Amino acid sequence: MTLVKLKRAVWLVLGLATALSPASVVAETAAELYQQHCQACHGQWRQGATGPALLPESLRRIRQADVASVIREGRPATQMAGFGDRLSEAEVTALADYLFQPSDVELSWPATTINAHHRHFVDASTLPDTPQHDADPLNLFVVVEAGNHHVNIMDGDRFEILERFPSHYALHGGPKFSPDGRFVYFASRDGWVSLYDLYNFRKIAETRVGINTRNLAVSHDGRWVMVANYLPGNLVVLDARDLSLVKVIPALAEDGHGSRVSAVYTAPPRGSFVVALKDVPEVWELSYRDQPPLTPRRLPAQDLLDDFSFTPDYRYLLATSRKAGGGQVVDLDSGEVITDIPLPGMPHLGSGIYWQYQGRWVYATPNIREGVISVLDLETWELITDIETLGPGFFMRSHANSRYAWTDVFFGPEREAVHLIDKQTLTLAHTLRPMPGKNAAHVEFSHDGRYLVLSVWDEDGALIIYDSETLEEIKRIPMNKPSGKYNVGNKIGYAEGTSH
Ligand code: DHE
Repeated sequence: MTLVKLKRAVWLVLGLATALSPASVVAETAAELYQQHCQACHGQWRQGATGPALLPESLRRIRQADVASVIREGRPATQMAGFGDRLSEAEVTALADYLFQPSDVELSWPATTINAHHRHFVDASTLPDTPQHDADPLNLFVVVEAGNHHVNIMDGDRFEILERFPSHYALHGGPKFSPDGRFVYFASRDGWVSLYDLYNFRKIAETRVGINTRNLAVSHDGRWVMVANYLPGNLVVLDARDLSLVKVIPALAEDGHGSRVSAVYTAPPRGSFVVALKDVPEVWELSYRDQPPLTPRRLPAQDLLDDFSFTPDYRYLLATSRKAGGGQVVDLDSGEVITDIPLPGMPHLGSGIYWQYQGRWVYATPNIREGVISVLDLETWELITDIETLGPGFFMRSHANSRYAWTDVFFGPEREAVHLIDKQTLTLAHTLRPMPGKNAAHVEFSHDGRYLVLSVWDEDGALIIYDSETLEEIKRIPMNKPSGKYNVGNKIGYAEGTSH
């Protein structure tokens, strides 16, 4: 008899089963149910194993009711079977509730664990160093298909899928590329980092660097990968050739307080990684010019920062805190906060883009709380205008050769719509509804800017390819929740209008 059944029997013998609700009985045993049914795939401490991590940090974006239905019915086309035939409804509810409770042990992920997860499938230097396909290597698109955790490699001239492979569960953030565009690096929310060869369509290496990861950056000289983690709060430095571990750098503030790391980006002209800490007001810069990026230069911030971007020359960092509203500008040369920036709602600076407007750089950011695109002057730091949209949005994209900046209204009631902002009048020029009733989302341009690819974020979604000038639809490729798409040439050129 299992421990759970034994407990139930004891309750019954004592005649308490009728006095206490079934829910309170199963709540007591949810941890045991977890150990009995889930830990083999999801790890003893819910840290993830062959299945994803099941901690509040990992489940934040999923509703508890949806978690209960996955426990009950399983997930199609995955190894997650349904447990509805073995668990009562009260047990399913209690188990789902348990997964949203913080871990009762302190979870760690030391260097030994990272090394134990490292797999080097093939030495890339033994593979051909020219593209083994006939597509333009600088006009490939890497497309994340979130609905079934796959990656597609698409020819950006013919818009044909050349290769498709499974990814780790829940890739998030933009994949990053080696300077020549041969290699692409992915991070998953569960801390998996993968290295893939776009010349040979081969997976080179993978490792798991933490339990809950934010994003990764690749040094512009192609030597280092830096990963930002929430759990444990640290930075992990990897050798970009094979993902072997170089160093774990705990995110400890000057005063010794630990922090989660909001994000890391590469600042090419500075030869450094720039990092913001989420729980202590510090920005870090880690130079990789002469050595691995190991020692942070600490810049005090005036708030806790969890979203940021840069001016085109990477001299200034524009940052916002989800708590305080508005934002601030940090001069990365002097290390001083030079001004506040007047931004409404919750600007999503990481998705913002810049372009030339009346002879100067402006920066536009979507807003995940208000239906507005804020446009800032990057010389005076003044807000030029707030462009009203149909709802809060997530992503923005443009291209130097496009007259429009595209933005979604991801969080609004009319999420089927996508706006095209005229970059010279700063007004809405067009509103398209690519697939009525379905969520229009992320956009990416071809290398020359002539075409763009839009994601319709739905199980029965699609990639839709448009002519960026005439707005004529060129092609539709069915896909299951296509998420971000990344054009190799745009990404390695840190092109105007794309994410960095
Ligand atoms: Fe993202 C990029 C943070 C929720 C899809 N998102 C990023 C980046 C950050 C970030 C810091 C830039 C990383 C990079 O490219 O190196 N995202 C956050 C959040 O804080 C937030 C709001 C809450 C969270 O739970 O993390 C959040 N993001 C989401 C989603 O719910 C999305 C829509 C679905 C998902 O995959 O989880 C989502 N985020 C994306 C995508 C990018 C991204 C597709 C890359 C955009 C690009 O063009 O580069």
